[in-house]
Amino acid sequence: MNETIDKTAGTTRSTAQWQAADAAHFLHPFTDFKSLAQQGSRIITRADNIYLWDNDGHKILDAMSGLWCVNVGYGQRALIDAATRQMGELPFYNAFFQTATPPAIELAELLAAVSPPTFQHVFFSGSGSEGNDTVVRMVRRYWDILGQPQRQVIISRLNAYHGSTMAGASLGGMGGMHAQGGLPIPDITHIEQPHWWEHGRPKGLSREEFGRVAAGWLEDKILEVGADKVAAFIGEPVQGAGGVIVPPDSYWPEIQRICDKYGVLLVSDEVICGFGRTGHWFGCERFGYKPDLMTFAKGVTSGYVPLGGVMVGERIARVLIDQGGEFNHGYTYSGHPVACAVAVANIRLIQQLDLVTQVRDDTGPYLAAQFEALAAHPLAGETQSCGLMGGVQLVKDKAKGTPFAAEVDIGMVCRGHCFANGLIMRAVGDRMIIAPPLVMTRAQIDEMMVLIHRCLDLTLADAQRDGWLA
Ligand code: PXG
Repeated sequence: MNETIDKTAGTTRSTAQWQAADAAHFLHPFTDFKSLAQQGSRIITRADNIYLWDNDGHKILDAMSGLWCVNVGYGQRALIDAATRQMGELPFYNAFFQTATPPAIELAELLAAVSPPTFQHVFFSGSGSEGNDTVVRMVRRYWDILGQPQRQVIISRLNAYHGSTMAGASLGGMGGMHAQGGLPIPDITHIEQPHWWEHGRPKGLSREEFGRVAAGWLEDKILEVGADKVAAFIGEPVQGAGGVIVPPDSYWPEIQRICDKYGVLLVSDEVICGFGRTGHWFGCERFGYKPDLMTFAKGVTSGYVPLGGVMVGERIARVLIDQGGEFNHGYTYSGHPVACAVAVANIRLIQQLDLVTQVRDDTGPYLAAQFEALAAHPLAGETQSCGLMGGVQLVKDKAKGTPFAAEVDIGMVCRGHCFANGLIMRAVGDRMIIAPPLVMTRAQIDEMMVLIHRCLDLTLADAQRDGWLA
């Protein structure tokens, strides 16, 4: 048997049958429905550790951890057992009317223990988008309680991703999302992202100089809006969906200084960076800033079940608790017992396996070295990594940093080679990105890098053949 094909992975229907039913009934997220129906979905049926299998038994190395979430890898017994046990004992009860369930309380306690010390309270949601909706409601409520209701404006960044609900998509800085559905909602405004390749390199700024310049855009915006009207600034420590944009080290401390200067709340969206991704429990610890709120989701359960929420720092918690009265906000699944039980098992497993330290001291630096070597590839304009995520900017002319012509979708070409070679990598425009499970070993990083080099070589061959480098 071909070792990359596992016939036992198949299901009762053929791939074509699944695809036909899928096309007939399932509207996929962020998808051109018509073109997907023509192409057919890839049907994934099984997973273990860092590998997936499709319905035809092809083995695929999942360098995106599902969707930035399966931090402990697939098939972890502790999480499966926690879900099964909790399903049997108490599959659901709410947390609204003076009730609570043990898994939700236990998780709240555990989250407080693994978060920076100011975070002693948590508000649960079902996803990262809902968590960011909570952020908007909560920061505006905070300023209301303090008698400054005019502090409404939340500043975010272009090319940020904060979710797909009305508030999440408004906070996000994706033009394509704002163009659909009348977004952003009022009083959300954006500054440019700290993307050295896009903004700093053309002007000849070093990364660190550029980081300070980019943080200064926040101060400009605060002064433009009026400091007394600005409620909060929100950012991802490293922009994930935007293309793994790792800011210069000078950026976040300067952002912190500016927020402090004007009394603006600082919100860290840790949906991707939380739970070890950067080699620290939370990305803000990697970049040395102290947020007032942290949104989380994804890695809190390693994606095994949906769960999100907001860690609430003492500055805000004390006001909400001591002076706020009822906070008119919550979700049916705030503190869902099965999701919370899985999260508790997940966090304990991360602790037992010491995954955060492993990423910080071993696999993260190892990946960084591999990505530095990858920068020598003729297509690589720059490479960046942080913990276990990385990005490669594909360019036409390496020496000049010239991008490919707009009509050449080089990212999609490269992604096609990845799929064909058993590797899942994301393409964000001309940037190829990875965020593999944190259980990934050095040997598996080597295996992944062989595939990445092969796929870049195949992409280069296409570019040469079709004259895209001219
Ligand atoms: N914040 C950040 C930083 C995220 O990355 C969300 C909030 C929203 O979380 P939910 O659970 O509501 O999806 C996210 C989600 C991509 C991609 O294409 C990234 C996300 C979601 C879907 C696709 O990289 N991140």
